[in-house]
Amino acid sequence: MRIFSGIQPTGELHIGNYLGAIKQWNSLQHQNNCIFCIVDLHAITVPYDTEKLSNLILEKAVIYLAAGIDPEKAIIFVQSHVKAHTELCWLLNTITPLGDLYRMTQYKEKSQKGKKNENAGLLNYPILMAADILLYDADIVPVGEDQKQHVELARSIARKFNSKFGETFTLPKEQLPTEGARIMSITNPKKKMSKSDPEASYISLFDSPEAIKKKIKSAVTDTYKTIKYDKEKRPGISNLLTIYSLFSEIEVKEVEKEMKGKSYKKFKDELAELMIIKLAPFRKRREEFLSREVYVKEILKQGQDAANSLAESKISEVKRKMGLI
Ligand code: ATP
Ligand code: LTN
Repeated sequence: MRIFSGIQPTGELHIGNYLGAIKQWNSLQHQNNCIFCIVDLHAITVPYDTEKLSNLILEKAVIYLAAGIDPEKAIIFVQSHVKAHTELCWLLNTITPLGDLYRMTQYKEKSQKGKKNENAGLLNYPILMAADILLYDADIVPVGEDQKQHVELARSIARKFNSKFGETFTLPKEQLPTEGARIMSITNPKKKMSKSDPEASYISLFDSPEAIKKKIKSAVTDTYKTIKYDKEKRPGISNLLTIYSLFSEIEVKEVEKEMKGKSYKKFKDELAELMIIKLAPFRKRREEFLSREVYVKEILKQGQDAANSLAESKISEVKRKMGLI
């Protein structure tokens, strides 16, 4: 199977990104052809710091490696390094109905965050994402729940292209983890954990033990006393139980049993301890790769070459089908 996924370089990677996306990438890379991208062109659709972007891109590559992505098994590259992404994006623009773009949840949320944020790139964001996926004929796209709608749109664009110009693209399918597809914010458990929200609302993969303790301690729960999963009525404690379950690899039902009779404080202390232990190797490997900048740049260069050769052959096929060559 061909697998494609990506993460934006801006913002700190949080446990939602890990549990929703990267953890799946890790296991998929052993038996599939995987391509993992740092989607810098998506990141510039919202305000960002031009001075910091190139460092953030390199840092995300470090993080992919620190999180266990093996460059011997998967292609790791930066979206803007392969020109065919923007080229295909334009071509797909011409067959994508505007109505489909206006109904995307992410577009509605991001454009509402302030009228000054509303640019055409924000609206066309899912077309660029479709181009990323379709260029490589990806079968599977491992993502968190918030990106499901975008992958569905990519599939619909592929279907439309195939029927208009002849069989060209593989129809991609999203793959969500069975648990952890939507980790909620620590400070507002009715909202998804998001790296563009304030720092206290997410737990970074690289937070210090002190920061993890502090954030978990102040995590919003409820006024009930029991540690029980009920996503609708008790989103805060349910989110913490999900996180505990995913890091300990113990089913939520079992965690509930283990925690029976314990106070929220005790449960939170145990959760913080568990996360400190489980996240320690990420911190350590990140430090290691941060000191190997030349190596990381070389990985990205090799990734660029490998991705470019696949993408160039696909874009030629697309242009032929569209009558451009
Ligand atoms: P932002 O919310 O600021 O746009 P983000 O935190 O969603 O950013 P992305 O780079 O957009 O980060 O997402 C990278 C991957 O992580 C995607 O596959 C996305 O679905 C997944 N993901 C993001 N947030 C969560 C979450 N809270 N729970 C599970 N998966 C998530
Ligand atoms: N929009 C995605 C990032 C992304 C992506 C992709 C994910 C860009 N292109 C292709 C999977 C496949 C997000 O997580 N915000």
